Amino acid sequence: MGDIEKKILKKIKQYETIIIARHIGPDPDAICSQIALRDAIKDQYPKKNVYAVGSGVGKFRKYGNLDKIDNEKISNALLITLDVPNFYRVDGIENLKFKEVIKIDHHPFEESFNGLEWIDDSACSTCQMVALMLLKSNYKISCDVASNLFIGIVSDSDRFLLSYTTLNTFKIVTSLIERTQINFSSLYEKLYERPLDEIRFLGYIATNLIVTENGFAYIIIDSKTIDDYHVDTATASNMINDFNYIKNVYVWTFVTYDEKNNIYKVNIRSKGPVINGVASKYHGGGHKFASGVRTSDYNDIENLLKDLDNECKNFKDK
Ligand SMILES: [Mn+2]
Repeated sequence: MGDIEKKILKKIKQYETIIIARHIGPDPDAICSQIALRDAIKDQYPKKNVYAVGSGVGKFRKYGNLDKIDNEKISNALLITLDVPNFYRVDGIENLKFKEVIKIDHHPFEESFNGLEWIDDSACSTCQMVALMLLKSNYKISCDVASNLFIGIVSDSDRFLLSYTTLNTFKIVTSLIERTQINFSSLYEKLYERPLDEIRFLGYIATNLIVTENGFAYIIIDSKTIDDYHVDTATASNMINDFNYIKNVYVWTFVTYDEKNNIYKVNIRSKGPVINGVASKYHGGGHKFASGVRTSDYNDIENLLKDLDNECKNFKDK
């Protein structure tokens, strides 16, 4: 086992109270890594107080329950953050007095949290990292824990399609299945079943996607459309991975407008041009081929779309 995993397990052993948090607007990797790590620690150390915090999302309740705690009453806690590179995006830790923080993340490094940091941007998911650490430890791994880790890995790697799926991903998944005998094919339904409204909305996006001559595809989705289809902004932006394999499209972007908070959420994916540079120009960030931006300024959106179209042109002309 790597040094850093050992150090993390040692810290976990030391603390009586452990708070496990992840990013705001969680996805299955964030939620499942959080719940899996909490449950694994509780199985190993039944007397410890281990809490998975942050706002819940109705459709993810099937992966397990989050804990409601009074942060002001917590003291001397170990905080573990999962799947989040910037501290301001950690959800559910307002007024929490923690003694130490450990960061486990697979996003490129953005800022130090001033504690132990395990960052592996070659890992396809945070669940892959947590799975690796647990597999190499002396922890028992329950079927529930293994199922959640599997779901996070499958979800973040988009069923092993995305480029950061590696030999390691498959090795870790194989070990998880060997060790726990989870019925992994039955988990797909849990992960991929969705309401008819969402499928109809997918049809709306497919019909209204704008594609430039440079191979840049985008759509701006307003609040009314989201309401009309009975979906939410997060659902809309997560659909971006359903458009991975469009011939002659190099970069594709969904802009969803959240009227209540007056914010444009931009999701960007690429098959070639590196896009996180453009995203950071607008105070966003992410991976080379998967980035995001949030802004309340519509001018930013217009400029961002122009820049991305340009990236496609340069890529095409190369
Ligand atoms: Mn992730």
